[in-house]
Amino acid sequence: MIESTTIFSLSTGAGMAGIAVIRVSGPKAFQSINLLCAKDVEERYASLRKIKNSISGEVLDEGLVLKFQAPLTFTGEDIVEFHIHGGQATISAVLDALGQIDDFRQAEAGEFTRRAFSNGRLDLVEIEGLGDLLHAQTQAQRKQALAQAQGASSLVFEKWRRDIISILAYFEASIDFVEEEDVDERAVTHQTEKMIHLRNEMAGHLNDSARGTGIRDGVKVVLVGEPNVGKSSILNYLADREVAIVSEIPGTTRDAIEVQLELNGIPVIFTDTAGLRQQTDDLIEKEGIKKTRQKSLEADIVLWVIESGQYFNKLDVVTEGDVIKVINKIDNVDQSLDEIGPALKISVKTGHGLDTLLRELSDRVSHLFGGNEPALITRQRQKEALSHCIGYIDRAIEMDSQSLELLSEQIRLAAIELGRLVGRVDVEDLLDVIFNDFCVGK
Ligand SMILES: Nc1nc2c(ncn2[C@@H]2O[C@H](COP(=O)(O)OP(=O)(O)OP(=O)(O)O)[C@@H](O)[C@H]2O)c(=O)[nH]1
Ligand SMILES: [Mg+2]
Repeated sequence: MIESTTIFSLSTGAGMAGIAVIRVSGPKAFQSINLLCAKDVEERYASLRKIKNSISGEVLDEGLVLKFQAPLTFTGEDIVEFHIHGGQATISAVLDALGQIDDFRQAEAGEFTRRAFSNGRLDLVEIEGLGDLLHAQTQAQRKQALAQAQGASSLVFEKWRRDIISILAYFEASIDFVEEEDVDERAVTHQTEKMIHLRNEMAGHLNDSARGTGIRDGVKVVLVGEPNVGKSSILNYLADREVAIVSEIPGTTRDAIEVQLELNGIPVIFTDTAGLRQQTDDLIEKEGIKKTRQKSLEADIVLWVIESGQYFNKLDVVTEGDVIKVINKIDNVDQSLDEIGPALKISVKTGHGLDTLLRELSDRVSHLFGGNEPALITRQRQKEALSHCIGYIDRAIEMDSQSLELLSEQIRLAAIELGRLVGRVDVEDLLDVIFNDFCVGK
């Protein structure tokens, strides 16, 4: 789709800054140089130019001007960049001057990226990566988002899609050219083996998706335990400020309180919760305890806290996350705590064991969510698409070679699902390409 309008906008952040970059994209982008600058610029080289209002002739600023010719640009269209001084009046004067040009208008939110997508410069997963990169706050988030924005995930998804479609091509060809009784069972078995191999590879990455979503959304660590054991005290220590109220009255915390921190470059959301107890008439506390259970269900790691003198009986919440046992207030006892079994022994009061607690948390988070290679799957949307795709392949694997048409249909759905993942739905195009160098039975 060719856009007829040329769009422009401030691409750097709002607020006073040394430099502001205004980006122009569209079929007439280069006209902005003709109209606003006295002399043209060389492609992909920064040139210093006076920038003027083309109607009044007034010089608005002096700055660097660059142009990039389509199609190898961010949007796939001609692009111009004006690097001007970052003051508010300068920015608005240049934006006004651009707005006066015929067929030019301010870009809508995300419109440059939308054009990049329509022109095939970025696929959906790369755009998601780019969005994450702009929001990245920690180094692990940056690393993961950059890999995805640069197409690391898309490369794998596209390979899987090609593999599926080449399997589809085999079965479609068999339907078209082979009599039912002539179906080559050995060749079918070979294709089935390929499907099994593929679905296992996909499932491996799907299992690894918690790593991706954890880094993107934050790893969830939830503090759980009976009232008054020192959960809020631990949270305040971790946050290094008084986030939660601490008091000697059991049932102090009634709501879930969240603090985001960073451990080894990975964002971690700590949640302090209402202490768990059976006996309470307080409605608000009861609501709080409900929330504790909900948060525990979603937790990646549960910090199960007791205080010295108590035992780890049974964890009173359901969780699929790792559980780290912590005994607090060890300053209160002189007897040995060994009989209680393996647990971190700390005292928020004296500071004993707190560095070990932090190290254990760091290690656990890195172990679960770190790793050298960034995860392929980082969002719920990607997760769902991949698990649907696996579902279709599984159905195809179970099917009988006697019903090749039904089997093909499942494989086709699997391919469409992966296409949706990256934002491409052209199964037929790819099928044609594969058919071109494809002989039945080979
Ligand atoms: N002696 C001692 N007291 C502590 C320690 N840590 C916390 N306390 C005290 O224990 C009491 C309860 O602490 P909180 O942090 O409010 O406990 P909690 O688990 O959040 O309690 P709820 O919010 O009621 O569930 C407070 O009086 C704290 O000062 C510790 O290591 N040693
Ligand atoms: Mg508390």
